[in-house]
Amino acid sequence: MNSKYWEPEIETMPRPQLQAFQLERLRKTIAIASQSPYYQKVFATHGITPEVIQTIDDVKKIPFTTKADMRLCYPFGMVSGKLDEAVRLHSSSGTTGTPTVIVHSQHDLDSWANLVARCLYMVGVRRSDVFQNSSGYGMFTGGLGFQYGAERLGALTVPAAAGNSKRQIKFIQDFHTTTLHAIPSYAIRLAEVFQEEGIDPTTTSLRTLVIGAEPHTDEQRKKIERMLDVRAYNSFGMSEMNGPGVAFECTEQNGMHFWEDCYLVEIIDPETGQHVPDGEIGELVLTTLDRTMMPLLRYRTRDLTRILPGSCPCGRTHLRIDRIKGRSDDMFIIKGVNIFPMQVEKTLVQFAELGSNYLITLETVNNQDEMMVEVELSELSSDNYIELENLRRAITRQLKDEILVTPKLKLVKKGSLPQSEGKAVRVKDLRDNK
Ligand code: DLL
Repeated sequence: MNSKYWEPEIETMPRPQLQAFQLERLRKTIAIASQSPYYQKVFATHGITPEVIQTIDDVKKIPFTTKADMRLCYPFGMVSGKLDEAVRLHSSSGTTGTPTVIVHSQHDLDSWANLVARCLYMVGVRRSDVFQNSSGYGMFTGGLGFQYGAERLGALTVPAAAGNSKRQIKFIQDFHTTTLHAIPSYAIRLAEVFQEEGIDPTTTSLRTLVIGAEPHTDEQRKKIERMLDVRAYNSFGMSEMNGPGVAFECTEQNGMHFWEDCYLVEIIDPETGQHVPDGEIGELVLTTLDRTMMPLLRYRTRDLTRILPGSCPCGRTHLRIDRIKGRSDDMFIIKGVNIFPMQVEKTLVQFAELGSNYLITLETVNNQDEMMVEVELSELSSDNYIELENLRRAITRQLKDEILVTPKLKLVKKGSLPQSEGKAVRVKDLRDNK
């Protein structure tokens, strides 16, 4: 295959045709979903049938599905297909309550693998590449999701799994890995371990990094690109929508193309539930259009983003979303001000004297909310007390400009904050009345 597209016809489909295709798939999805105990009831209450959906805009007639609804249906209340045709189940960790479950048919897994292959192909990964996956395997969809996608593309796939950085580095060197999938916080950690091992991380065979699964800034991406001398592409997905392969940057690195043949995208005001005008930030709401075992309709993701205006020079017609600003449930309010962890990260990453690991702790002190930011120093920092104190003041000032609240700032030694193997934990909320 010489094309720059994995599926040229689908990826460059003129929008009116793409929308007609979506409408047809939406109706089919409603017919399938009406077989599930959950949607059967919802559809009966709201009079939803495939015929009610005459245009894509009619999707608004269907009520939202929330994570709470999924929990109430645990484990199989939202399954539409016959369970004996189900071949895989993924579940969320359930650390904050009853886990949620997604069940897949073979068709669903094939469609998912194809989407991940489409993403990887889009950023130049080919059969001749060696793709190493440093994701956790098991229930986390970054493992098997990328495994089957990279195999579908035909790359030599190395299921290295999470952690053990020295072994990751050995694999990269021995197998001449060209493409690595990593969570952004881990990509930076890995570059540091290269340095600790006395290996220049810019001299490896790595050319492409796929980073996603957690929010990160463009500055953090640039840092990863510099440290490893690679191009790093943002990859978005979630278990409820299969996992990775939902939206992905092309080589323009300007927003993530959403695969609209398989997902219907809406952006709503999280308070009112109404659509926001194109280009405005709101909550992403998604409908699966190619799932047979367990379709989800108008799923409220809690992720905040916006649709980018204009067309993409890459020629793909599928809409692009901006990088995720945060989750509406990540946001915390302190002294009446709404703050996203990403705003803190955006400020910290501007100081070369700082490493990339940080932790925000919220506490109640004398009945008042207090915010503390602990951040690790980098090897570029001085150990002179006065210089460190000046640095601390400069960062505090800049944080105040960004978040409008003055946090307590603690500069700590490199390696002293907890390093998570999976997604980074950035906020610890210990307040009495959260
Ligand atoms: O994180 C699936 C995935 C695996 C995506 C590997 C990309 C790569 P969950 O564990 O269900 O699934 O977490 C989904 O992670 O709702 C977002 O809040 C966040 N997230 C995922 N990708 C990005 C990204 C996987 N590129 C939740 N930028 C989502 C920001 C992201 N946040």
